[in-house]
Amino acid sequence: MRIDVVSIFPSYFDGLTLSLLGRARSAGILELGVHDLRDWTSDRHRTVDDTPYGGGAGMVMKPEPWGLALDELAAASAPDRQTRPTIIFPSPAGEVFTQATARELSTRDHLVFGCGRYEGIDERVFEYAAALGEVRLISLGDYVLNGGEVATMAMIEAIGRLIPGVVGNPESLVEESHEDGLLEYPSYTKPSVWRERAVPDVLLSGNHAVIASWRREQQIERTRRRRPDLLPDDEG
Ligand code: ABV
Repeated sequence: MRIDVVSIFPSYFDGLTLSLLGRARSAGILELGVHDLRDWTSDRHRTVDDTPYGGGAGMVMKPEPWGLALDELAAASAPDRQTRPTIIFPSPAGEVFTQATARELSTRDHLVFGCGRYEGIDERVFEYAAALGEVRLISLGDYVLNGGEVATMAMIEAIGRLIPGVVGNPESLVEESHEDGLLEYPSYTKPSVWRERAVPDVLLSGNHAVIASWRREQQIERTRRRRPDLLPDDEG
């Protein structure tokens, strides 16, 4: 997979070169390009924003640098790749990102993330981008960030670890929260008693069938208490 990121703060993404995803990059499983939007400006001040038509608070990102950036990154996709890129704009007005979204996007050949700042990006950029690839406006949740950078980092981590070869043990992927629609069961390690707190007896029994059903009950009970919205009969 190739991932391109466009941002006015490219150094935000230095952390992606570390750890898990860093190894995937070195192994050639994941190609990552981080780009400064200002490289597609041509004025002396490298201007990326301007005042909103119709008035209102804050600044809006100008369409021209975005158009040139998307043209270049989508074109680089075309010769060696069969498909058009999936172009993702983090936005509090977008569809909510879930594990299912991460799974879906982990199968794509080329992702382009456009990180907006200020009060947003000129709306025509989203319309234009739809001619170059599939456009997705995606929100991490119902809260507002200062820009798309942190949301993009979270999405790249969630997507990247689903690409075969990125996470060492594939079983650790299927057992975790959200992969089966329930929260994870509780985990324990040695010592068996710590500060007068004992590990549940069932986990020391060696009876794998009983352990499996206990863990499933724990998953259901936790999900009911903490995240009832995830259960099928929830009205929310
Ligand atoms: C993108 N807040 S995604 C740009 N939750 C600006 C703010 C923002 C995003 C999110």
